[in-house]
Amino acid sequence: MRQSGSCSAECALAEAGAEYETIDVDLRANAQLSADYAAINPARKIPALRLPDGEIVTESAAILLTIADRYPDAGLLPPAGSDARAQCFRWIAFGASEIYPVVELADYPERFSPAGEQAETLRQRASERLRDRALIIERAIAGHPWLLENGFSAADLYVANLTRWSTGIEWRAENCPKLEALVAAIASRPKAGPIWRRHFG
Ligand SMILES: N[C@@H](CCC(=O)N[C@@H](CS)C(=O)NCC(=O)O)C(=O)O
Repeated sequence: MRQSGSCSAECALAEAGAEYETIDVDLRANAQLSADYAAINPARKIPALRLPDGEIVTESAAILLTIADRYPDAGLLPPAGSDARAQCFRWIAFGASEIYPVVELADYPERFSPAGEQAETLRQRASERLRDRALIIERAIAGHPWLLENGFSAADLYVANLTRWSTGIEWRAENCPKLEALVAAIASRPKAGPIWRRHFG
């Protein structure tokens, strides 16, 4: 689905030159909650990747790392054993543990609190937390324009995708100029660019 967490996985597949097909899961219709989809991902979330032998991989960070692992020439990870690779893992883990879970609080606060005023407060606080997390990324950007000093990696795709939600276009333009330059650079890449633009314009 457009503007979802599938974007980073699709961008990575495009960078890798992998052959793949997508199946749309309409979150607006809560298609991810269906029994059919639960058979694919029991957590009822997208994305999910089906490998050529039929094996399913869920969790966006694991999907990215699986693609990077299977297509080493795509340059999605810095060299094995390097400090840059450690930083790449660091920021992918940060996205998976410090950002993505908060997105559920912002998007579905009523899963965590009674509906109404409390849920609205929760949504607002989760959005503030997501902005705080975007600022951590902003300050960590060490390259030009990439997150890692040495150049593009899967971590760029991941943090770009995860910071799109609940932070606000105007807020990001004002507060996260480096992050927005990184996003513009992804949108201009020959392989991942078309995918990014289809998701986020
Ligand atoms: N831990 C999961 C989180 C995935 C996630 O929250 N996906 C969102 C879409 S961006 C989703 O499916 N939300 C629907 C829901 O929570 O019902 C991952 O990293 O893949």
